[in-house]
Amino acid sequence: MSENLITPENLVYKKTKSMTDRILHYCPGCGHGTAHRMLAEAIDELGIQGETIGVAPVGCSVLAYYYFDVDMQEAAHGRAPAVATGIKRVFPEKYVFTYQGDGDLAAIGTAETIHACNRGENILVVFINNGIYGMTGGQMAPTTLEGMKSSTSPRGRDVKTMGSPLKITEMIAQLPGTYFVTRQAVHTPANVRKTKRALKKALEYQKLNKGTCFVEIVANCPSGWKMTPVQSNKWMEENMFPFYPLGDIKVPEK
Ligand SMILES: Cc1ncc(C[n+]2csc(CCOP(=O)(O)OP(=O)(O)O)c2C)c(N)n1
Ligand code: SF4
Repeated sequence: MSENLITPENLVYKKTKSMTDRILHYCPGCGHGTAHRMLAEAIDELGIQGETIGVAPVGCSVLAYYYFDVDMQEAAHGRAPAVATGIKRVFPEKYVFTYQGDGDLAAIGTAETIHACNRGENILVVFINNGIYGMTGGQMAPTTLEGMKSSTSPRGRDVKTMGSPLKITEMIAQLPGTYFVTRQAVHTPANVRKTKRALKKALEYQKLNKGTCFVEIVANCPSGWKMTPVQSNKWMEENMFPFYPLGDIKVPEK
């Protein structure tokens, strides 16, 4: 037998069941791939692959419907929470999630996000905050930090004319319809594990029918930020986390 052959005995890491064999199109070092993997692992560990329906956004993760091996629906830009609302109401026994970038969720989709959370739709919203519109060429997003350069704020975001970065996660945590709201990251092994725990909890809570669970994942966009993956992770720690601190924002009352 060849030494290189993978056997159940020597296998240490394998593809998670809830992801397909499609090769991810993300740029090297991009946070989307790890976020996908954690969500898929959470689904697998809960054994709910056949009962899960995801809604894909418009943005770099538009092709999420190719990557998650669960039932998937594509939504128009920003409309994922409205689409997920319809799906969950028709199939209340299913686990329904949206997966959205900050342009999708906090710009064009602000109304859908706020109203779905305010109605307390019993869905999981996964929010990837990389502070920029990655897919369309690195334009400024509502989440772009003060002073941060983007293709539409080449001298840095000036809050006098462009407004302050929007902490939409803190905003929606104020709404009585939200049940569990947390902010995580996926740039270190410890953060990856915490993110998976948060996603798992959020999916489990769906069975309680207590309202919307919202998991923000602060992520890097090496291409949009014009940095190497390593530089972008360092930059994220030094600049994104002070403004978007990691941790739970709203936890269910005991
Ligand atoms: C109605 C509509 N308006 C604008 C666009 C162009 N558009 C596509 S993706 C995108 C923003 C994506 O940024 P984000 O949601 O932050 O996701 P990322 O690409 O960073 O993951 C925009 C403005 C569109 N596809 N449809
Ligand atoms: S542009 Fe940014 S968000 Fe999009 S795949 Fe590349 S690194 Fe990821």
